[in-house]
Formats: sequence, C-alpha cells, structure tokens
Amino acid sequence: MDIIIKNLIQNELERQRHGIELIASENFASLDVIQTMGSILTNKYAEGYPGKRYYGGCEVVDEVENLAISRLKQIFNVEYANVQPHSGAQANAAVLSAVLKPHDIFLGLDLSMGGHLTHGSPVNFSGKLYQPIQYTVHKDSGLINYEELETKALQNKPKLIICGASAYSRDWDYERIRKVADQINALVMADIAHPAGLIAKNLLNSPFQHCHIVTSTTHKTLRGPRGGIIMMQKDFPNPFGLTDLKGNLKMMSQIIDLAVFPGTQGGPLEHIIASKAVAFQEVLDESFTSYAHNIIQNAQMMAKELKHLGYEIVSNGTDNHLMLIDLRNKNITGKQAEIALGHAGITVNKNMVPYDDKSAFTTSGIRIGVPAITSRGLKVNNMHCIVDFINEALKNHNDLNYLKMLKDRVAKFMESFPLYPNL
Ligand code: DSN
Repeated sequence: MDIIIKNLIQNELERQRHGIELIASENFASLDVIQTMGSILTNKYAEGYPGKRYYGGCEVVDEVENLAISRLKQIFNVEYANVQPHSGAQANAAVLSAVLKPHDIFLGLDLSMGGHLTHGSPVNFSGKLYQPIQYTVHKDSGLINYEELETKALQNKPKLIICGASAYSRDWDYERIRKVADQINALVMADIAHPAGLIAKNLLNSPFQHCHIVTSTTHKTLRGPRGGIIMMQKDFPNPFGLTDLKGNLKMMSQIIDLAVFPGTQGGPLEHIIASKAVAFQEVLDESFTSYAHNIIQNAQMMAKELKHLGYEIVSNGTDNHLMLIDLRNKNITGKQAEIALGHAGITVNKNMVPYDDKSAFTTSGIRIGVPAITSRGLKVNNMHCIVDFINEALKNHNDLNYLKMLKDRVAKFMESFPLYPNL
C-alpha cells in the first residue's frame, strides 16, 4: 500500500482513538461497514437502477442495491427508497431538481439559525438556482418559529417547504408544517440527516406520516458509510397541486429516481451502497435500539452538566443527539473554543448561534454531539468527566501548556473505550 497514505491513515486512527469526538455529525462506523466500502465493488459501473442498467455485468450489484433498498424500507417502514445519492447534499439536490424549476420559491430554515447549506443558503446551489425564503427560530426560546413559517408560506406560496436542520436540538412538529403546506398545495421535505438513527428507533417524531419526501445522510446517527438516501412513505394525492404531476407514488418514485440518475449523478457507488446495506442491517438489530437510547441519555446528561457549570444551551436543552452552546457569557468565541478544545484532544465545531453577532468564521457558539462517543461505549455516568474536560479546556484556553497536559489526560481516559482494536 502507498506508504505515505498508509502512515496518514495510521495518524488519523491514533487521533480518533485518543481524542474525544464531539462533532455532532460524525460517528464511528463498524469495521464491517468500513471494510465493505473498501471492497472490489468499487470497480463496477452500474448507471441506472437494478434491472435497468446501462452496463452489462450488473447482476451482482443489482442484488446488492436491492438488498440495501429493502433493508432501508424495513427500518423506516417506507414504500420507496433510493440509496444512490452520494451524500445528503446530493440527495437534497436531486429532490429540489425533481420538484422545483429554476427560480421557484421554497421555504427552509436559515443556515444561521441551525439550517443547512442545501436548505437555501445563498452560497449553495439551493440559494442560487431557486428562490429560497427562510424561516427562523424564536430569539427567546430558540425554538422553531412555526408562526413565521406559516406566515411566510401563506405570503410567498412556496412549492416546497423543507424542515430539518444541522444544528437544532429539539424535535420537529411535522404535522403542523404539513397543515401549512396543505393550505398552499406545497410539498414538504424533511431532511433527517442528523436524527435519522433516533427516528429509526421511534425515539423522535416520525416525519414519514406527514412529509412527502424524506432525505438523510447515512453516516451520522445512522452510523453507516458517508452517503445519502431518499425515501417516501405514502401515495400522496396530488402533492404538487399541479396538473402535470399526479402525485401517485409510482410517478413520484420515477421522478425522484430520474432526478438522482441521470438528473444529478452518474454511476452509483456500489461499494458504498453495499456498505449502506451492512449499516442498515446493524440498525435493524436490537442492539442499535439501546445505542439510540444511550445517545439521548448522554446528550441530555451532558446538557444538564454544562448548564450546571453556567453554560447556556440554546433552547435550554436537547431532545436529540446534539446541543448548541452559546459562549457569549463565558467571554470566548466559538473559534477560540474550537481551537482550545482541539489542543486538548476534544473535537467540536464552532457554530453560529441564533441571532449571532459574530460571523460564521468566528461564531459565538460551538455545536456538540454525542453519537461518536456513545459508539465508543461512553454512558451517562461518563458525561460528568467529559463536561469537566470541556470546562477545563475553555477556562484555560490561553494556556497551551495546560491544554497539552489536558490532552494527555483525555487520551488516558479514552484508552478505557477501545476503538477498532483489531486495526
Ligand atoms: N456538515 C454537516 C454537519 O456537520 O452537520 C451537515 O451536512
């Protein structure tokens, strides 16, 4: 193997092993998931869908892809699944291209309020190609401003309402959003990339009953390979309110399939799709239920411990796997916090908090999530220690020697939670 890359992979393994991984969108996939990604399936071109490919020799990868589809349908009890999107952003690009025309209006949560780039950020295709209208969270509570969402929807008549976020610690009222959408014949798309693993185990509200289309990544709480998926549950009558699209599931499925390939992607990554299938089987296993429960318990305990030390959690707590800490009362920026924690072997990302007075490059907050440390086996009684490490690093953020000493303590602590011992 390329010795330079081999060494770099080893360095990254050591970093992952010795650090505390608190990036809310990251996780540790199983060795099975990882090794399947590294399989000879990468050699195969398979443009098209099982049974309808543009290349010969697809009989085996057809089985792989069909298995991934059927396992995903089983997890979420859905009628339709597309496992080809290379990422969550690609899944969203495909859906937007399927249901909108250039310059069409859609509604999404503002990125600076916890939304996602693909939900209408001006620097993203979603903000350049279409006309996004953005809703926000309440300044006082940090909760989704459903009243504003409704007002903006009724005023602007978007064709699509997107719900879901990348930095929002509370559950969603999908039913309420659907009621708004029905008044204007809009479609609703839920992007559940972050909480998918918790929704899979019914620990959060299910979007499938109310949202026409659901997208997700597979590598966050679902703990699979890096990738995207698109799902639909039901046959919604006339979801577009348009005469050219009748909205029956079959037609919708074809439209979405075509939007993925050939609309926005070429050949599917069958090695990744196989790895998705492996991960989906893990999600179906009973052990994933306790994993998902542990995630929520860990996150809630972490929020409680942080609040105890005077940290301000946006929305005052969490229902899911993550939380946003507003650091303004601690006199440190998100950027400074991310750097200081990094020196101590604790990985987080700086994050704007709602109504932030600082830019996305500085930020007033950090986002913290527990899926990865929960995968390493940390339980609720370990959260005190993690919060203590965080607090020590932030209090001493200017003292590099202290942070170095803390990094050794962090590494020693994490030795009790082995990561990939067979690598
Ligand atoms: N970048 C991902 C996250 O960190 O939440 C979202 O795509």
